[in-house]
Amino acid sequence: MLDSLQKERIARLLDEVGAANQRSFLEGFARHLEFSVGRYKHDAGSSDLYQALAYSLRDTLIERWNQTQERYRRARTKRVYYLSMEFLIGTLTNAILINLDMRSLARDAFRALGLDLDAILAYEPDAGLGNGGLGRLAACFLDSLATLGLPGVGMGLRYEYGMFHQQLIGGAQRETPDNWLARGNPWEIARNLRYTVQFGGSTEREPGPDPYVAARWTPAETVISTASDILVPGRGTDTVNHLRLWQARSSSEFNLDYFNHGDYLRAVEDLVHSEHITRVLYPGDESLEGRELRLKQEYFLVSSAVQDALRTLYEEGGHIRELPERVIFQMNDTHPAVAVAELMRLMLDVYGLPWSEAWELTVRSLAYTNHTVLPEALESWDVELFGRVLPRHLEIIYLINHRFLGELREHGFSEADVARLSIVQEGTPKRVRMAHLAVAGSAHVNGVAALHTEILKNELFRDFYRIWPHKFSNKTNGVTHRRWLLSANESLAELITKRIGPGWIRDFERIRELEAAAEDAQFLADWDAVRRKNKAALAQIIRFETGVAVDPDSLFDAQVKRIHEYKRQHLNLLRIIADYLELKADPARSYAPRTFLFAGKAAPGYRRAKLIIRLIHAVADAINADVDVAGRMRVVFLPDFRVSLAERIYPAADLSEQISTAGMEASGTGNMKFMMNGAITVGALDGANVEIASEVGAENIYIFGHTVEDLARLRASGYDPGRLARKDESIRSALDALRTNRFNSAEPGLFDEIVESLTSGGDPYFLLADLPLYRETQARITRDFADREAWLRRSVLNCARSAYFTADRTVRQYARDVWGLSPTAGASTVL
Ligand code: 26Q
Repeated sequence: MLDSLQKERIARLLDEVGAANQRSFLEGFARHLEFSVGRYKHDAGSSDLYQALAYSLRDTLIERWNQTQERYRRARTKRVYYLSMEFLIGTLTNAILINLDMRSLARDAFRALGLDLDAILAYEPDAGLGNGGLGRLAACFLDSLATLGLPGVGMGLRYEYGMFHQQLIGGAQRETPDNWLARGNPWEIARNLRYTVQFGGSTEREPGPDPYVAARWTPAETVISTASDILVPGRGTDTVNHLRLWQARSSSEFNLDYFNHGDYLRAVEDLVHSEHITRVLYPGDESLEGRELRLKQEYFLVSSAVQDALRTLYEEGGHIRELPERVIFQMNDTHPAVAVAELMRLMLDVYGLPWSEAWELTVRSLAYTNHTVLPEALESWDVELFGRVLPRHLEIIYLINHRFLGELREHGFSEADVARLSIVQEGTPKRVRMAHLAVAGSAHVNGVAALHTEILKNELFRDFYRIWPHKFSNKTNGVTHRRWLLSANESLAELITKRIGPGWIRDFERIRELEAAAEDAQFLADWDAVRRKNKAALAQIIRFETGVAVDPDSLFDAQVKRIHEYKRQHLNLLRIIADYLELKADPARSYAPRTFLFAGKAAPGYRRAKLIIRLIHAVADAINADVDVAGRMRVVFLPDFRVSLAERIYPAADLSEQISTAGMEASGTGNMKFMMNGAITVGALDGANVEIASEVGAENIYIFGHTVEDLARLRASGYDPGRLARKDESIRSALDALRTNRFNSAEPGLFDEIVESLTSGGDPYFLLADLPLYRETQARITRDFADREAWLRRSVLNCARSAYFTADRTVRQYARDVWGLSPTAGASTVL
């Protein structure tokens, strides 16, 4: 036992160490404020303070990055290159403070200067280099790769304009450009790497009977690719990896022709033109248009990433024949699937390997993750366009396909089978199916939730699964609990640590130890207090952003995600309308107060999704202005959903709406973020909801609605939504309210299109089939929420049982089953 004098001495010693750390932290900060940002005391604004903070943390990262990369080089370790058109990284500073375990130090040091860390952090703009789930998943994986000490490199594009900002004008979405680099980006480090990426032109080959040989490609356009890195530290380790973002630069040397002919302006125009390739992120998700510039972006990423990986391989004394032992490219959906043809081209035309060897090496170096089964989201390219942009790649794809179809016929597949499996879809126009190319060209194919992978094996890729069952596996998504719990919900994290210690931060399995606390009344009260505080903070944001006052004691019922018909925001709306009409008809009816919260962007070209946003606002306006339901119903739409806003919403939600049509949401990851923060899910049996239900237990989640099998039967037997609309009283009155312009008297007929899609349009997303069950379930939720203690207990259990949904688990599974990386690869030191 220590006596009190000893304790005091130790405390003083620790204080001094703390003070010393603070001092050296502040010295670095002050130096950067003066010499990197160029400000001095009085002319420094908050944005400058943020930049100086970022620069000073960056020093630590750079040092560790150099050591990490040196360690990888010496070990000549196998690397995984995560190829993704999107990395939705959001803001970085807080996450980096967390991973360096410096958040309290920074907070205290700034406080000593009279500055508020959170206010400074608020000046960092989101890096919105992604649309939604797929891009955020890539960002979470980078965090886990570094934390696990794995040699993983993110490869993406440095879009000058990220995801558009969403404004709401009279309830309608308006897009404005996201000029995220306007004030400079202290987190990126320019590298002196330069590759050339080429497009167009023609190909020629020695005349001869065998087409499976090298060819010469004479491209028409050359673009320069340059790189900036964003460093990615792990938590509790000295490993620092990087996300390498490629940017298109013009190559005047290659366009000398115009200069020589005196056409200066034409030459300059051309320079500008090549730089358009990385100008802007395409904002479509799950619905595509086959634009030429998008294909150029995809190849630009792939070509840059492959050149860079091969440079590293050769610098370490490797050879192309060792590629599968030293490199694995993970393709985030089919967007980088042209990598199949690019590796083949390099091996055939540049390295001179024979076809069969090149094919074997290519397939063994590639893996493909599928994120969607929606037909409209499956990427395919018109062969004419593809051949114009990438003529040699198209040739190679035809050759791959020819061999593949030959093998199918040998194995006795019928011509109908062959047509279904073909990489090139016959018809006019012919199209290259990128998913078929990716499956044929990869050693591993995975889905992102158990149910989704079953659908891939039994439906979308059924024939491929028959040929290559060994290629397929499931890797249920996960999210980084460090950002989505530790960083986003600091108070809850503290409460958890107070109860079970800090072990859960590095080993999220240990969050299970929180289960026991669900039986502790004092703990529940503390849990409640933290959640109440988070709700009050969100209420302030809502007030500031929308002008609507919401009651922090009401049930916060949140649906935040991209707006899409399959995600069924309008199912949520129909039940809100039905509740509202019932309350109006019978104002004495008891109704537990609820705040219905929506947020999410619609793809700019997706008319129906934009109309759904208008409908949310129309319903919100009517309900929020109606004294009959005041204090009981409030509907709000928070504009410009993005990572940093999401971080404020998940910790404040009581109820997590995950109500997509069964079989359509590949996984969902917002569902996991809500769960970790103690929200309870109401959901259809879709995507990862199925696994959430089995982890948390049926009593602690609200599952409703038709299953995938039910819907298959309903489709087969002739689903008639019109009949439901006539038969079910609450469906009928909700639809009637829309038809009779109750929410849109100023623009009669505005929402007719939605009503029609649900009735005569056949209701392809089965809203009406699920609405009665959904309403019953919501009524049960209302009753259950009234029992505070029981609700809180289940809230704690949702958090305690979310261990499976950390991205650390997902990345470990990829490392072991797909990438062939052992967790000790690179042998990082644990701090
Ligand atoms: C493709 C070509 C041209 C333009 C845009 C696109 C494009 C861009 C983004 C197509 C799809 C996306 C994004 C898809 C996406 O986010 N899918 C989601 O992935 C999550 C992570 O696996 C899952 O949790 C979600 O269920 C899935 O919808």
